[in-house]
Amino acid sequence: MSSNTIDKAKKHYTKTVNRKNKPLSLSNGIYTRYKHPIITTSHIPVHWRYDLNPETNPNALERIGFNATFNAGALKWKGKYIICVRVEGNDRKSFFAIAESTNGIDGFEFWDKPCIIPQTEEPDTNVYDMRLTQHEDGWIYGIFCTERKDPNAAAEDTSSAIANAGIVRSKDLINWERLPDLISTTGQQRNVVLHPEFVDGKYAVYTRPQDGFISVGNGGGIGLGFIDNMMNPEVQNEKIINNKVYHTVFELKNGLGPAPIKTEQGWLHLAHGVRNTAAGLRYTLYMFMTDLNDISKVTHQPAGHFMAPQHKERIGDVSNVLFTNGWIEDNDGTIYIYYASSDTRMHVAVSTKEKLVDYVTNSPKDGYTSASSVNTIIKLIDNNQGLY
Ligand code: M1P
Repeated sequence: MSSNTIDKAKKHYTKTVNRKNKPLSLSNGIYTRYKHPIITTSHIPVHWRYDLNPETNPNALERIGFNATFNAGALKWKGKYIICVRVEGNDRKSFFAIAESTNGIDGFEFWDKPCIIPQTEEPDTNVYDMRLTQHEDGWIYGIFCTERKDPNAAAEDTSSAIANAGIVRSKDLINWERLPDLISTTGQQRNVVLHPEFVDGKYAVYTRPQDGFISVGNGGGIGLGFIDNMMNPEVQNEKIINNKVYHTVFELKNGLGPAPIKTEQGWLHLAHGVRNTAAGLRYTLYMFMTDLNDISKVTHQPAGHFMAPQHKERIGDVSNVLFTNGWIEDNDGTIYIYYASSDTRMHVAVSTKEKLVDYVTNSPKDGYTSASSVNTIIKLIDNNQGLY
């Protein structure tokens, strides 16, 4: 009777990881979503959840529960599609675990054990949202958010936290070396991403300074700064390159997603923007491009969101959220966009470098008013005269 529970869990796991994914037929031409999420809590291995020894678990009870699998960094590694997933336990603690697939769209399975992240002198209370960057210095860097209780919070305030960027690096994705946390003078940091190339001999990092833990306050915007030595990661000359703007999808705050992809036309960036609504915050994804010779210069930015939560994606632990911190460019120009919905599960959408460059460089820019949006639509309709 009791081992039946574990047998059922094993069957459910096997069925989940073997489920084939398929592209949705309806697409905007820019990217194609896939029918099934690629990672959910059903992908958590049974041996992470159950004590499989009948002597110590005679009732076959689940000993450790998992709440969500989301916000994954991504990398093509030794021919496999690797995602570094933010796994959240029922205890609310997030940690990182690597899952791999042979085709990037289904068959994702977690490696045997979660990642072991060494601690600094000041232990992390919670870690999340790792961006993986294969840097030209030969290391794979993981930059993630580390959260600790605010030491200056009043005694009765048990929720205020301080966010900063934790940094690890590895050559095999198994052994991680912890470097000092980011040293920044512009406040708390989340959504910090390492640029894959040196810029004038320095490391370049995209930042997101904020005044408080949730609210960016007077800070915010996507920043860019430079680091001489990753063993002493002090950010210098930080300046905002992509600011939040009134009445846009990134009115309240924004943050870079994965490390940018290099194209002949410029660096392709994928980011999230946040706006306020009567139902709470709404997170959508948007894109922009920066200059190859001056990575602080935004050369193109289409109006509005690139992807927004749809259908079942709209519901989850934190509803109305799409978030991304991983994408993979394949040798043939295919781009796998890994995104999470509502802080609950991971999905993939597939595009190509050519289509994304076309989208970013040829879609209309934001005119910031309803009248200018109407002008843009009228222009397209007029150009289409005789064609519809
Ligand atoms: O809950 C939505 C997202 O909120 C945060 O993003 P940001 O720093 O831009 O506010 C992050 O905690 C992220 O993990 C989360 O998905």
